[in-house]
Amino acid sequence: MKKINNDILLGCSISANQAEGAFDVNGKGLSIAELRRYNPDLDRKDINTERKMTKEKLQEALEDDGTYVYPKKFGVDFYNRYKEDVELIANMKNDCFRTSIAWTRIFPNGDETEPNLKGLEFYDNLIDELVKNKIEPIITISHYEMPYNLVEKYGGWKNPLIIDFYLNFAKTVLERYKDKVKYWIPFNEINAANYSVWAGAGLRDDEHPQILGLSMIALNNIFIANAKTIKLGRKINSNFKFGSMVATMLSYYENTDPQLVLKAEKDQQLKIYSFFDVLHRGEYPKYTLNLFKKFDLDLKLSEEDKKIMKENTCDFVGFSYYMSGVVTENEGGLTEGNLAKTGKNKYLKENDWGWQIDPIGLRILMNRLWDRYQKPLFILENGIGYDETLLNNKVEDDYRIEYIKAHLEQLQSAVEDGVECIGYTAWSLMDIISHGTSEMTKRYGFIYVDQDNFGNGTKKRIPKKSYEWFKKVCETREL
Ligand code: P53
Repeated sequence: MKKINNDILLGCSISANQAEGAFDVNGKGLSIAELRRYNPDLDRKDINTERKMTKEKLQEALEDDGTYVYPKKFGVDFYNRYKEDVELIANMKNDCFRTSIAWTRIFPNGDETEPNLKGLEFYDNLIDELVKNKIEPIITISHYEMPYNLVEKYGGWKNPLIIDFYLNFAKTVLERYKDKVKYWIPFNEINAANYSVWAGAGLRDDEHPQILGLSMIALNNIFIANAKTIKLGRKINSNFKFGSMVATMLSYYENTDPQLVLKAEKDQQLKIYSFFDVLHRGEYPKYTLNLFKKFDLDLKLSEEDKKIMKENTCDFVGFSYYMSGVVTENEGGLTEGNLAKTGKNKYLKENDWGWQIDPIGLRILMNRLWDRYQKPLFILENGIGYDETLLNNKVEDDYRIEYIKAHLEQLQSAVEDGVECIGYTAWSLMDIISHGTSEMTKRYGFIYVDQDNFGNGTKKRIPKKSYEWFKKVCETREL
């Protein structure tokens, strides 16, 4: 039986926009997440159509009067139940807990100069509650939740003016929680700016025929904001630890044809390394610069910004890992999966959403990232979505136990390979609104939440079988 090293932080992860709800309380402004609808006719594997934001969809969303079509307005009521939820975390004996701060609670429109104190109060209370219970808070500053006003008025992250608005927000929270929070992640899944342009960059998918080009411009601004946040943060508290956060889509080659191997290597450069390289080496790799050229884009990076990027890289390599894919010539067929269509891997099983389960992939990836950056890793998200129902007031989620156990075993193996690892936060603490599909029935939690896709239910929290299992792991370190 494997044991997880004692010094690896274990805990769970959520985000503000998927859990809190209370979208119009205490001066909160509208965020871009709240404009993503739930579609009951949803094709579970066609997440890539679902996540696209168009002019029509946006118009419809803006006319919404608060009915339950836009589930991220309501979340799972974490805003009102945070005390009970923190108690559940404490009872699960977790070392840490990762969540984000809703930008729109603090700067409702994003361009104010002074923060909304009522909004800060919620995080004062939440963080105090965590600290009181000896749970290390891991804070994502921006998790797909930018104020909609910044999109409408300024065009989202493609506009460099957003950098200063973001910095104002970041500074407010870094200063306020400087003695309580050590681990900060400036941007969730920073690569979302390229593959999920609405969530990651506040861009509409139909606003430009070459949306990838536009998103590169946005991403450049996000990278600058990331580096400037670290620079600022180090002045506020030199003990802060800043993390990168990239959604890692590990890809294998389908066969040994060197052409395909090369294609897969290029795929990994573009999907993984191009982001981590900027965040950890402080400069763009050549192949990203080539992309700027290909799109005929003017990379607006002043000498001063270049210097700031070079001097302010992240302290730890943070990432989410859910599945792996295959670069294919379409021999084995495709699975819609998530970030993009990917080849099916005959050695792996997938869940109902086409996500291929691959614990060994985590070990492979951890070794690669350690070899390349030589900085400690933090697995910030890892978990599995299932459509679950209560049976006799219980959820016997053995498949989740199996999934998390297998990944933790591989994590520990990677550590034995020589990889340094700070922690692991499972996605997610409780069932929350799915990011990609805005449904409730894609459940990831150790805790069941009594709520359906239309917002019906008591919202009662019911620990699943996996909750007791993970508690034991945290207590004994035994898998
Ligand atoms: P949902 C793609 C691939 C891996 C992780 O996702 C991803 C995405 C984006 O869809 O997102 C992260 O709920 C994200 C969370 C999200 C979680 O993975 O679409 O940081 O907000 O909920 C799971 O199944």
